[in-house]
Amino acid sequence: MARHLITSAIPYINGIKHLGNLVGSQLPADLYARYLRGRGHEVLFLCATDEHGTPAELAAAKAGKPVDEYCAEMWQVQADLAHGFGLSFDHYGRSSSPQNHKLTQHFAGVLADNGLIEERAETQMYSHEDGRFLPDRYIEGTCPNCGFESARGDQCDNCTKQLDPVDLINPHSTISGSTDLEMRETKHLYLLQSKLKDEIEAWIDQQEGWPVLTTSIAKKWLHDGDGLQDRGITRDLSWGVPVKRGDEDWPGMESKVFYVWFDAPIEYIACAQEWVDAGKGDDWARWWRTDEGADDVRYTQFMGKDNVPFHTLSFPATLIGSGEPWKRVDYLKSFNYLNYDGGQFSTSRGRGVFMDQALEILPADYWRWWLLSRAPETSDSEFTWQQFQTDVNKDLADVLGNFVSRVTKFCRSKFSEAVPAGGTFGPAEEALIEELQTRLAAYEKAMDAIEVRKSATELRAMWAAGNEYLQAAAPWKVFKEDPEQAAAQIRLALNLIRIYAVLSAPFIPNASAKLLSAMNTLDTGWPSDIRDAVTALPEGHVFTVPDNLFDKITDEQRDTWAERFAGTRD
Ligand code: B3M
Ligand code: ZN
Repeated sequence: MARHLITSAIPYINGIKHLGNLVGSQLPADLYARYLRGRGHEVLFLCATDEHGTPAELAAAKAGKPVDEYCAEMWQVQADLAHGFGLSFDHYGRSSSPQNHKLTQHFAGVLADNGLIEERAETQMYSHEDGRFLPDRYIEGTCPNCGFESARGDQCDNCTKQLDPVDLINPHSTISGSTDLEMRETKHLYLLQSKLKDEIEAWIDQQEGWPVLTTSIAKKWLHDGDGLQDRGITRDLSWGVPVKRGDEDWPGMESKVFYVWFDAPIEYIACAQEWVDAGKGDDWARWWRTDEGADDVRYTQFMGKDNVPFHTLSFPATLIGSGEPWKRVDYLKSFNYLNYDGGQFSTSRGRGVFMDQALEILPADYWRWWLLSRAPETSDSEFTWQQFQTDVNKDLADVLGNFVSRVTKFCRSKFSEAVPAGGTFGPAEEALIEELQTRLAAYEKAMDAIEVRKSATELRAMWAAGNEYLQAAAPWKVFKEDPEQAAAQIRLALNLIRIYAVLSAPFIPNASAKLLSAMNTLDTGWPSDIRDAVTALPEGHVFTVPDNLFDKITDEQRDTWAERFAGTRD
């Protein structure tokens, strides 16, 4: 038994996430957490909302709410959706928590003490009317390149040219509309990552078996151009973690907050403290401090590929630079993108299916199964309604659902709602047991390696093996000549339902719970030895026939949904 710390990239607070976001971190992290718990390991699985930065401020302004109120509301919305999708976080925290404020300020303090933070002067757009410096997204003007009138300070959305606020023609504040702007000198803090380059690189080189997607991104940032850059870690915003050096004020930094990407990963640690402070755990340090037992922990992070540089370089720079014994990630699983029906998911255009809408139209397990079995692992993948319908109907309804329904209904009609006695296992049963044993090993191997699609393939193959056995054994025919033999076949098949429920729980936890309850058992023991496991439900054990597990998706539903989610959300 080992101890596993698992974190998922923490979703931005500004709005409901789409299915591409979900499958890029939270969902596969949940799959792994559930699997490890199922195997009897101790797991701490953490996620939170990422609440700081301009996007949060802008979204709150758009909603006409104070930013703290907006974040509190959106946290609840996201927490409810996470729950709806069966994401089994031990704690769902908030990067705006007091714990994260304190810890972020602590890290800044020790990094400064270690000579790794420098104040640098730069000029930035100041708005007299707003009485503040304006970050890039708070300035708009006419693009000098294409003439587009609402180009942002950092980029023109029309011609995609990267801009500097000073390039804009007629720049104005997006807060007040004021054009009374001037370039003023201001100071910002920089984390001297360049000083840590060798240590970070040595640490990355030590990692064995990291996915190529992960290491290639890290190496690129270490070596491309001038190599690892120092990074500005403060911003002129009011919402965020106030810049302090530990508990002390930082002269000249009074109206600034830390950059969202500085405090967001620190929330992984703060979240464990929140978990303890919420009374759910009693010791966060044994998960996070290597001087307090975290050396025994295996720490796995899940994220989309765009987050990899922050997790392989920036956050490690914070931890390494602190000189303190913090646990670092052991394995980093990153994902490509899921596209939507011939294009991209788009939050701004409401293109694709968002988490709330998904749960409105179908139960979570349908989505979980499809998204995971088609996870964008080695390359981008694509959601199409046709593929979704085909996969769900085949895998869940025709293979798993059908097996359960045939077996339980046949037993009820020919025997009773109890595991029938009589007969013995013959060569066909022995062959199935052996096949399942081999496939189970492959399933465990894929899950241990967090090969998500492969795990789904192996699981599906185990369901299919049961179906094929049933088809060939044909207890409904055998029953007429040899009811004892049919009883043995059905006894095996009923036990397979429990086995499937346990093995499938990481993918489809709700269906799995339904199966266990129908089989009237609390035995969620991992079926390591299939030969033993096929007798777990003994002769005479009472069960009930479950309701239909999965409904098929009709052509009409498919077409209606395809149209509904093509763009512009309400
Ligand atoms: N919120 C970006 C994202 O959701 C960011 C992740 C932070 S992980 C510390 O893709
Ligand atoms: Zn332009």
